[in-house]
This record gives sequence, C-alpha cells and structure tokens, in this order.
Amino acid sequence: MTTAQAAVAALVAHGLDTVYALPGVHSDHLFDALFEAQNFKAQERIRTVHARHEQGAAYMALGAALATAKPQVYSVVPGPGLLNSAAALLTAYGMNAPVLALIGQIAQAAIGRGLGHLHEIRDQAGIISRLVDFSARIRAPQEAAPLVAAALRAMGTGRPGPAVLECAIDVWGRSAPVDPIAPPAPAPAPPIDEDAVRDAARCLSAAKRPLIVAGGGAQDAAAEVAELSRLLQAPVVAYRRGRGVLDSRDPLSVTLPLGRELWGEADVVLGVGTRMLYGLTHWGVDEEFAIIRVDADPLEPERFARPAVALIGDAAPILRALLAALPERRRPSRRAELEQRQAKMRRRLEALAPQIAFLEAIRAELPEDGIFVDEVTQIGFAARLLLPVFKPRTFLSPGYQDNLGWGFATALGAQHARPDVPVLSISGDGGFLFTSNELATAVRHRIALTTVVFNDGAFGNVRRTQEQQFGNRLIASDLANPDFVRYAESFGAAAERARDPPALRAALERAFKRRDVPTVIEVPVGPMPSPWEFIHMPPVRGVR
Ligand SMILES: Cc1ncc(C[n+]2csc(CCOP(=O)(O)OP(=O)(O)O)c2C)c(N)n1
Ligand SMILES: [Mg+2]
Repeated sequence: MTTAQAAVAALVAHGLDTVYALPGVHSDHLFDALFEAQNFKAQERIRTVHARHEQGAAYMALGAALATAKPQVYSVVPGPGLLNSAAALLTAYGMNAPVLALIGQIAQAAIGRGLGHLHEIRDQAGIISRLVDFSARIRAPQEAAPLVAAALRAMGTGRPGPAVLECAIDVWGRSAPVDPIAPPAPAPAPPIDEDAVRDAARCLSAAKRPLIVAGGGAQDAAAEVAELSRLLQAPVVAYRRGRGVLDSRDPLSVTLPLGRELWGEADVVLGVGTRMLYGLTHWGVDEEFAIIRVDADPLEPERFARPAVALIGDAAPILRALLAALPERRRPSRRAELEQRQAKMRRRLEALAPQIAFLEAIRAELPEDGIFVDEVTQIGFAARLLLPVFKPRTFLSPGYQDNLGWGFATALGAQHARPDVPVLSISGDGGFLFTSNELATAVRHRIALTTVVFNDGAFGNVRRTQEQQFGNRLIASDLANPDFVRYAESFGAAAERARDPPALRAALERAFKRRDVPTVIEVPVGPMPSPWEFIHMPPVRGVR
C-alpha cells in the first residue's frame, strides 16, 4: 500500500465517510487514494467534498463534527493552506471539537532547510504543535494507519479536540507492505472516582438552592442533566455552547440574565462540561457557595477557583453515577417560581424587540430537530439569550473565540453531514462575506443549506460602539455590499429578499422545502438595540 492508501484505509476502519478538502501537488497521491475510495463498497465509501478556500474545508469539517458528535477530517496543502484553515482549527480547539487535519509538507529531506520550496513555512510542525494537543508527521507507509488511529484516539479521549497529521510530498506515494488495518477496539471506559461522586452527592443533596451550569461538554449528557435538574429542582443555565441541553420549554431552563440572578442565590453550583467563564469571572465567587465541576480535562476545574469537588471524565456516565448516589428525595417544585421569574426577565428582554421578532419567525419555521448555526451578529447575540432550543446539538455557536465569519461554512458542513434535518445559518452582512464564496461549494455538492443574511450595511456591532462610546467617530465600520439576491443567484442558489419577520417566515417555509439547492434570504435591517447589558453584567457575589 502507499502511505496515502493506508491513511485512507485507516479513516474507513474508523468509520469516517467524508474528507472536506482542497487539493494541491503536496497531496496528489492522497487525492488519488480518495478517488479509489469513492468506489469502495457502500459501508466503506469515502466522499471527498472540495471547498473553494481552505477555511471553508476546515469549517465544514468543524460543522460536521458538531452536528454529528463524530470525528471529521479535512485535508489541505502546507504553508498557506494550513494557515488559511487555521482560524477554523483554532475554533475547533476552543470548542473541543474532534477535527482531524491532514496537512501536506515539502519533501521530507528538505524540511527545515529553508530552501524556498513551494508552500514551505518555517517550522510547520512547531506551529501546528501550538494549535492542537496532538500532532505528528507520517514518515512511512507503515506509520500511516497507526498514526491516524493514534490521532483519532487522542481526539476522543480526555478532553476532546482537534489533531493534525502532516505528511511530506514524497511520502504520500511511497509504497510498502503494511500491517492489516483493523477497526479500533472500543476504548475502555475511564474509572469514575466513587469517593468524589459520594462527596458531590452529599453536597448536592444538602443544597438548598442548587444551580447547574451546562456547557458544550454537556451536549451528550442531556438526559442526565434533565434528570438531575428534576430531582434537585435545580435550574440549568446555558449560554452559547450549552443551549439545548435542557429543553427551553422547561421553566428550569434559563439563559444568562436570569442565570446570573440564580448564581447570586445559589449555595451549590454544579458545572457540567463548561469553563463557567461568565459565572466565575463576571458574576463572582465567595465563601458562601460550593462549586462542583464535571469536566473531561483534569486541569480545567482548577483554573480559576478551586472547586469543592472535581469529577473528571465524560459527563454522561459521571452524572449517571451521581444520580445513583443521590437519595430520592422529593423537593418542593420550583416551576411556578421560575415561570414567574422567566416572564419578568422576558419583559426586560423586550428591549431587544426587533431581534425577537425575527427569532420568532425563525423558531416558527425551523423544526424542533432543525439545527441553528449562530454568528457574531445582532440576531446571533439575541439568539443566545432568547431563541428557544429544544434538543442537544441543534444550536451551534462558536464559543469563546466568537470569530466573525465562522457561521456560513460551518453550517454548510453541518447540513452536509445531516441532510435529514434542515440547517439554518444566520449571518450579518459583515460575517457572511468571510466565506460566502462557499456558495459555489453548496451548489457543486448540492447542499440544501438555508442562510439568512441580516444586512445593515455595517459591521453593526462595531458601529454601535463607535456611536455610543466614541462620540460617533465612525471608522472602518461601514460596508459596501453586493446585491445579495443577485449575488447568490449568480452561483445557482435560490435567493429572495424578506423585508420583515412575516416575510422571513414565508421565505423560510419555501427554503426548507428545497432539496439539492442552497437558499439565501437577505433581510435588510436598520441598527438594532444593544444586547450587551444582558451579556456583560456586573457581579452578584464576592462584592462587599
Ligand atoms: C474574526 C473576527 N474578526 C473581527 C471580529 C470583531 N467583530 C465582532 S462583531 C463585528 C461586526 C459584525 O458585522 P456583521 O456580521 O455585519 O453583523 P452586525 O453586527 O452588523 O449584525 C466585528 C468586526 C470578530 N469577532 N471576529
Ligand atoms: Mg452588519
């Protein structure tokens, strides 16, 4: 086998079925192996989806990983190809998303010599090693399958995250006998610290006002979080990555502003798969409450404030152990209290009425299991606080990177990997043009993604700050835009303009019926009220 064939066989053995990619001379042999893999028998087939820019390929892999909870792979050339994909890799790292990057390299013997080979970059391996936790170079055909297996194992054990494998231009095509490539043995479940579980159970059952904070690491423990919430009558706070863990229709499911009030009242806080950045750094800590952390990463719970108990491992089995250790004690229901407080908070949030009207139109059309892909735009900021989310992994938000322009290509990957449900991407006019060239990819690969572009002719968020905090000294925030409808149509996408929420709703209904063709809906909007008073809020603890 060639190195490339062995790498592809290893991807097949691990159940991967798509490579998001942008080819080049450094990976010609890899793509030739992928050509063969298109015709493998059904269960073993690998599709290659080529994008128009490396960031598109990498964001697509990220979106596919987030939507499926499975590892996904992308492949690009070295140097500029790697750097073009790096913002997506950074975001995958911040989101603990299992994305494997296969990156080309110059000829093995020339690496590090500075001769100026095509796409050469100084210390590519060193750059990569700063971006991800696991990286390696494949140096021979026999190394390909074991390194793919090691990378995928690293991506899924402990704290999940991306990994990178490099391979030199003259190694992909090299041929040698290789060991048989077998599917991976199931990884043994890591042991659960029973003493810590007992401590956590004792602390939680004694709590008068327990609170749960859910993050991205709780997405695959939704049933367990819901059961804990019910048993403890503990509200569940979620913001960007934890939305959908507890169904928004449950009155105990809350977002940031009410979460902050509850943080101020809690005597025990249980963080599940979350850095708890907002709570720990904005809302404050003091001696009056105990923190329990469930986290895949042993370093995470200690970063800011030492927790009373840290439970290290996958959230679902740990929460099941915790549930088993908790006495079945009926607590008085907090339903009525929380319904009332939600209604009161909702009246304050009416300050965001223009955003709410559009979110209501979206929610009315997007089915319960449809996937909403967030962006760094006014409707996105409001969605994090106000869009009802019903199921895990149906609200994809870029986490702490909050990098403008991630949304469209990420949504494209999500829709490609989940053709069975509608995916809705929202963008501002600013963010959309970061990757809107991938409309060509959507058309070429018949990905029926629906995209709404809220067009205010500005980097609106920046402009509002300049207006309100810098005496209206506007700079670098106005945008000259294409006609988004004609622009989308020129790619072969379906497109229309919707001028208000009812028109958006009708356009979405049409869009979700389309198969095989992407839709872009442009919504012209004016400036929107600031969401920031509901996001960056003053502390409620530790202030005297
Ligand atoms: C990669 C990256 N670059 C820059 C920013 C800073 N930034 C945050 S919001 C924003 C403007 C967004 O404009 P648009 O997408 O049109 O959304 P709007 O605020 O107008 O709704 C900018 C430039 C960022 N968050 N990420
Ligand atoms: Mg804008």
